[in-house]
Amino acid sequence: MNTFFISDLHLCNERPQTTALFNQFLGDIAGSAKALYILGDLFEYWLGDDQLDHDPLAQAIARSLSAVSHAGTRVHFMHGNRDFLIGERFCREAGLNLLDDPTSIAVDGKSLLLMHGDTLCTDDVAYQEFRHQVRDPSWQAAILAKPYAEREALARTIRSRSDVEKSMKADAIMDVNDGTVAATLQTHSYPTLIHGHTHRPAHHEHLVDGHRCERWVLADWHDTGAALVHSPAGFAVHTISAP
Ligand code: LP5
Ligand code: MN
Repeated sequence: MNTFFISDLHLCNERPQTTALFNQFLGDIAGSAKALYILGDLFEYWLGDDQLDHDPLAQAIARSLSAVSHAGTRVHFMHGNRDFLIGERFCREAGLNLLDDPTSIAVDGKSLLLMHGDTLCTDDVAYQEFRHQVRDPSWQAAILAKPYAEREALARTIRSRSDVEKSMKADAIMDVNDGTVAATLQTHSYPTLIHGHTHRPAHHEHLVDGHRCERWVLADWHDTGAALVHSPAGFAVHTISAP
């Protein structure tokens, strides 16, 4: 049975074609795949689980995901930098198993390390400082206590600040740091690393302490989708296009 890995769908009301591709993909794999791992940035942004009460898209995605786990495919989710406020309620309603970042798993005897990928971008110091702040539980509790509309406005401010700052950052700064990748592979006993975030889909090889480690970078979704699939025959990239 196959295991699927996806990330960076950035689902939102402005891109209904991506939501349609996602629903098509879920319909194709439901019940026939062993597991689906969503490695962050499923949503363009997540303001807290009360988004389920305000955003019909959030409710619809929860229903589609829940149908997949009811069909017998276990669905796992890891936070990304856009949807780190997804909490217990959304996971329960969508039937998701929430994973830590990083998480180690074994698939068909192979050791895999799963990450969103943002923590590997250690040259992006401004982002890492921002991340440190927004992942702080007391910051999150204070934010979640604010009215939904206020959080929406604040998220818009952060998004535009982020876009301005990104336009001034060199491309290389926004990619993973090779030393951080090597140290991560070493700490986790030289697994195959799977992550997203950078929107630079690729299959890399890293030689670390004499161990040849693979690193799969997942693609972001727009007018087509992409999933990394592991079968007993190995890894393959599966493209999802509109019919
Ligand atoms: O996602 P992407 O690729 O565009 O950019 C990321 C980094 N940016 C971010 C910020 C997110 O886009 C914002 C997500 C908002 C939605 C969640 C809202 C939840 C909060 C609820 C309401 C408060 O992650 C970007 C990286 C890039 O990846 C590549 O790795 O470079 O990092 C930045 O640009 C960060 C800036 O360098 C520094 C942050 C400035 C924001 C300051 C905000 C001021 C308001 C204070 C509130 C905390
Ligand atoms: Mn991301």
